[in-house]
Amino acid sequence: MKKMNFIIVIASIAIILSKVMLSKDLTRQDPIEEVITLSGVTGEQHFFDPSSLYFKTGNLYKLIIKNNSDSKHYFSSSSFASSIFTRKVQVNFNGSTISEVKGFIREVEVWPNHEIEWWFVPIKAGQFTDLLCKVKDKISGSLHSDMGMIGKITIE
Ligand SMILES: [Cu+2]
Repeated sequence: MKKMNFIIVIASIAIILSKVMLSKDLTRQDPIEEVITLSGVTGEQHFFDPSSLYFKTGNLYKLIIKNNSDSKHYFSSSSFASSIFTRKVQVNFNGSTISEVKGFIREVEVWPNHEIEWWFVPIKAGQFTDLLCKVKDKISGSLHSDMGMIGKITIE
C-alpha cells in the first residue's frame, strides 16, 4: 500500500511538472484572434482594414489575413516580421486546413477570396510604419501602397 502511495505521489509530481514546463512554451497558449481585411477595388483604391494593428509581447496571436477584394495583396512589414517568433502560417481552403508553413516568414501574399492565418508571438516592442502592399494596380499601374494600402503595427 505504501508503495502504491509513493507511485501516486511521484505520478502527481510528474504531471504538475509537465504542466509547468508546458506553460513556459509561449507558442502553445490559446491564441488571441485578430482579423485584418485586404480591401478595395482595382483602379480605385486599396487598403488594410483596420490599418493599425496592436499586439503585446509574449501572447500568442492568430492573425487572420482575409482578402475579400478583386486583387491579390501583400501583407509586408520587415520590421514587424523581425520582431515576432512565427509558430506557423496556416493555409485554409473550403473550411479545411491544407497547409502549415513553418520557419521565419517575412511577408505573405493572399489571393482574392482567400485567407491565411499567421500564428506568432511578438518578442520585441516597437512601432512599425512599413506595413504595405507592393502589388501594382492592373488599371492605374500604381503601387497599391501609393493608392493607400499602408498601415501601422504597434507591439507593446
Ligand atoms: Cu494590394
